Amino acid sequence: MADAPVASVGPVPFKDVDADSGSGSSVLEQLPEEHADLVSGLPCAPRPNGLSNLRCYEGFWLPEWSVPAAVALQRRFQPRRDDVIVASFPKCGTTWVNALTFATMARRAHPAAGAGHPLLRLNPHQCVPFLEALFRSRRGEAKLEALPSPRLMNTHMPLRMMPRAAPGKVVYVCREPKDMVVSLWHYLRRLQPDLPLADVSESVCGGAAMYGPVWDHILGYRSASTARPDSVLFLRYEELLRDPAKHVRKLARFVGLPFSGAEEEAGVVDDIVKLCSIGHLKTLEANKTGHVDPIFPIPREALFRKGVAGDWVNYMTPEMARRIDEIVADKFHTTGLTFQEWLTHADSIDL
Ligand code: PAP
Repeated sequence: MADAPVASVGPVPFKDVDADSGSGSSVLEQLPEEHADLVSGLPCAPRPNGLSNLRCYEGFWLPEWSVPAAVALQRRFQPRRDDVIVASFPKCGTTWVNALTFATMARRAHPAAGAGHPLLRLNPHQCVPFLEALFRSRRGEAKLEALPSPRLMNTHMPLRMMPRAAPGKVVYVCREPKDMVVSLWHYLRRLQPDLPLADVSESVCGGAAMYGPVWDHILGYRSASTARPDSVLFLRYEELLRDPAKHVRKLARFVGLPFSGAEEEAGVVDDIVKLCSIGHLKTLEANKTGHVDPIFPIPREALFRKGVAGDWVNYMTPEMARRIDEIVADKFHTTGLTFQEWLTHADSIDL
C-alpha cells in the first residue's frame, strides 16, 4: 500500500489509510484460492440466508471464508511488541472495547472530547482492522504491515489461531453466555426474521456456532491471561457496564499508556467513557447508516441494540437458560470463572 497515506504514530483510524475502503469489496465475495483443498475437506455446518457455512478447523467452527485466514495468521502474522489485539467471541462487547481501546490509545492525537474525533465520523469497526479479513489476502496482510506502530487490531479468532510467538498484547472481552446468545439471535434475525431463539441457543450449546465452542474460546484466553497477565487482559462485559471508567484506566495501564495526573484532573477518562457509550454512539450518523460489511446486509445500527446485562430473562425459557448454565458450570468450574452473580441479577443494568 505504498500510495496509502500513513501517519507516523498509531493507532490510525484504519479506514483513513485503507485505499480499498468504500470500494464495496467484501471478505465474502473473494473466494480463497490458497488452502482450498484444506477447507473443502473439513467438517461443514451449513448456514442459510447468505451466511458463510462453518468449517471445523482445529476444534473451532470458523466461517468458511476465514479458514484460509486462520492458516495464514498462524503461519505468517508478524506480531510487533507494541501490537494490541482486541479479541472476543462475537456479540460479547467487541464494538465497545474496540472503541474504548482506540480512544484510549489514540488520545494524544485525537482528544476524546475533540470535535474532530474519528469515532464521531467512523464506526468503531472502521477504526480497528479485522485480522481475519486482512489475512484473506496478501494484499490485506501488506496493509497491516504498512500500519504505523502501535497497531490496534481486532479478531474473533480463538487464541490457538494466533501466531505461536506472543502476539503483543491482547485485550479479551467475554460476556455472560445467555446474554451473548440473545444478542446473537437479535443480530441474525436481521437476516432471518423468523429464526427461533431455540435454534441459536442449540447451535451455541452444541458448539457449532460461529467461532464456537464459546466455552473453549473463553477458556483459551482465560488461561493465557492467568499465565501471562501482562500479555492478556481478560475483561468482562458486565464489569465494564458496572464501572467503565475503572476499566478504561485498567486498559490504559495495560497498553502502557496510564493516565497522567493532569489527564485525570482534566476528566479525560470520563471523556472516553462518554464518547464510547452506547447512548452516544447510537446517535452518530456513522453508526446509524451503512452495513457491517459493504455487501453483508446487516445494518450497522444492529451493532448497537440495548447494551445491558441480564436481557436473556426477557426471551429465554427456563429450560434454555438451565441448559446453558449447566454447560457453563461444567466447563468453568475449575477456573474460578463464574457468571453466577448474573444469574440472580436478572434486572438489566443500564449505563
Ligand atoms: P460484534 O461481535 O458483531 O462486533 P459486539 O459488539 O461484540 O458485536 O456485540 C454487540 C453487543 O454489544 C450488543 O449487545 P445487545 O444485543 O445485548 O444489546 C450491543 O448493544 C452491545 N454494544 C455495542 N456497543 C456498545 C457500547 N458502546 N456499550 C455497551 N454495549 C454495547
